[in-house]
Amino acid sequence: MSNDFPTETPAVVTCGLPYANGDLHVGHLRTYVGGDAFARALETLGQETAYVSGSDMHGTPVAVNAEQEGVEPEDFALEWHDQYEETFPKFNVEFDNYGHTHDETNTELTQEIVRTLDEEGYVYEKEIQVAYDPDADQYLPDRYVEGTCPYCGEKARGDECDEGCQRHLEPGEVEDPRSTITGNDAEYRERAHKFFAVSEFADYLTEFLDGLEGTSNARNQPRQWIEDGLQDWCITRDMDWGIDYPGEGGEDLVLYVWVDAPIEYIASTKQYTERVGRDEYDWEQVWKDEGEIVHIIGRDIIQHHTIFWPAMLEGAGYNAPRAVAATGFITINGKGLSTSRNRAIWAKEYLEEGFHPDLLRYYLTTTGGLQQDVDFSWDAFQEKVNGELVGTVGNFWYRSLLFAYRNYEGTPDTDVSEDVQERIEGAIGQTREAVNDYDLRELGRAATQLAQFGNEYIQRNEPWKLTDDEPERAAQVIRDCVQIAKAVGVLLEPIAPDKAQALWEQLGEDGAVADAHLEDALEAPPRNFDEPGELFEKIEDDRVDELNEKLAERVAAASDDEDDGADAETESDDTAADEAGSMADTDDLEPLADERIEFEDFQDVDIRVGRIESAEGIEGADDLARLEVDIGFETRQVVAGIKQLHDLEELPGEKCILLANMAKAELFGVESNGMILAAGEEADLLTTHGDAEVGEKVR
Ligand code: B3M
Ligand code: ZN
Repeated sequence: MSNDFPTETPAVVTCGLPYANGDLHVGHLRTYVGGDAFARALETLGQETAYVSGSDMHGTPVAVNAEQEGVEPEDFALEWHDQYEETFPKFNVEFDNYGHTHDETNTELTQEIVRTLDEEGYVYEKEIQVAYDPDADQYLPDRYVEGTCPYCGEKARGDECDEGCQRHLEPGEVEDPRSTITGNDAEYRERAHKFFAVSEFADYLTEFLDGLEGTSNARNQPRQWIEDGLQDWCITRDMDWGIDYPGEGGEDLVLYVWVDAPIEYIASTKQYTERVGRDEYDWEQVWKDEGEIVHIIGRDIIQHHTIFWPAMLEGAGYNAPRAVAATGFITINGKGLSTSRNRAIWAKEYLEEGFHPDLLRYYLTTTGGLQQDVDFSWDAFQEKVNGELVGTVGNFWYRSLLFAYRNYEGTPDTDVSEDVQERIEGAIGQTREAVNDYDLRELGRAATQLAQFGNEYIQRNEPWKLTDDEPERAAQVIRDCVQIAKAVGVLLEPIAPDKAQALWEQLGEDGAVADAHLEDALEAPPRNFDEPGELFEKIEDDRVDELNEKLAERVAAASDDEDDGADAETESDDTAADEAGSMADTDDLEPLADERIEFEDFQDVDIRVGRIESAEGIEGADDLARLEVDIGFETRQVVAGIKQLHDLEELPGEKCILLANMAKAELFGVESNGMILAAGEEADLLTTHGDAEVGEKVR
């Protein structure tokens, strides 16, 4: 693209706001660590960047949980807010500003923006059906009501189909409503609410999505929603807790939490400017004049960030986001992360186990990048740490610096060879490209591959054999290695900032590696440095066994007292994947095949990892959908009988497994060039849970 980072104009990187209602876990961290790594990486490119977020204090996710604890929502939310503020830095997640939605800055800005939208004619009042609990004598907004999703038939909350198709639901939409306060059936009552005319922005949003950068899932899903027809958006709720509706006729209403939550992105940036001064960073330039707005979010909130939010920004005269990067799901040992089942890795727990934060940062960013699903297991964590950080990076750093220290008391006094200079320049280019592609895995790869090159270089040249007979040659090799070591540090800083800083200090460099730019990777380190130490430590097998046991015990204990229902759900991360562990009754299963095949027979079958790019129904065919599947080499059109069984809009971005050498067929006039694999009556689509790349062969 023409306007690559670094740009002349400042950037702001934001992360979706955590609801201030429960402990942070690895599912949260992958987003905040990802955002932090991305913001740091932008800075190494020389991009002026602010990294901001804040706690989401309002709405029923906070109110319901506070009520369960018998405390006021404000006290409840502030307590969690304080905890988050303390926890993020422990993972080296360093926001330039971390605010919260209940503070004055956000309250004022939210009311101002809503007033503007109203003045511009985008807000109107309408009588709608709102769920009501006659026993509790109150309206039931959002999480106060549960029922059935009208789109997919799954159990749903008042404002989101959290266990099914993940759609946002409008008040009155959920079917068979039940009150979560009394458990009684709720009734629908007519009530006047305020609406934001999102439907007027359909053309604007279509164009906006065409230019939007970030991850592909954040563009594809909303395109479909727009095609299906946009509904206007109810922006008020019958609650006390929240920001008061600022206009006329809404005196007893508060704003829907999803109105004031994203506005905190702006408010938080504003607070940053108030702290450092306009000369240092100008929030208005970014948000109103010219700036690069990058949102990093969970993929369950794409609709809010690519439909409602840009429409609000446009309507109120603010800039449009440049990019939306939506992170994938997190699984633990291949099963859905579940806070109520205690199948989670908690932030606190990770730190208490004594692991360095940079290890988890490295695992999360290089396993899942910004878009891919991440499976966390202690085994995979061990493998990555021992293999890549200890084995490749740490090993290279230590052996080259130790050799340099012992033989030259630091950096040998000569210039870097041309070949090595070029190799480092290549890694810098790779990093630049990764940042512009929003590809954190590639960002990590640029650093580790360079370290790998360093290991091979030192091995190939065997400087220990040269010191006596060819001292100049030995000095050259070590000079090169020291430069590679420094470059790996600069490149790795966004992902592993502490470890990179430790290396920086070992090299005798002053200041902070976090302030270094990519080009500094080519600058000579100081002539002298002290004896280096090892920066990474191997994780032993028995440690992993112990951690696995602890996790298993915890999950078992939680399922024993599942009926207690004491654990308040903190996130919409309890997905249907939770149920995936259940087994079918063998009576219902197709009998196993008796006849055996040879391995060679299986090798004839070319099965590949794919990523669904688009999915749409085929006219006239009740069950069939036309999919476009990226399999690395090419994009295949396939026809699959999944139309009734899947929400097609949810599929783009999903990984799938494709039988690539299936004979071509034509169905309803559409050519099918491959077959995607699925299991069971519901056509449960097969996928991968680790980092298998698109195009890789299944064996
Ligand atoms: N507080 C959390 C979520 O739904 C929600 C994000 C707000 S971002 C403006 O993931
Ligand atoms: Zn649904």
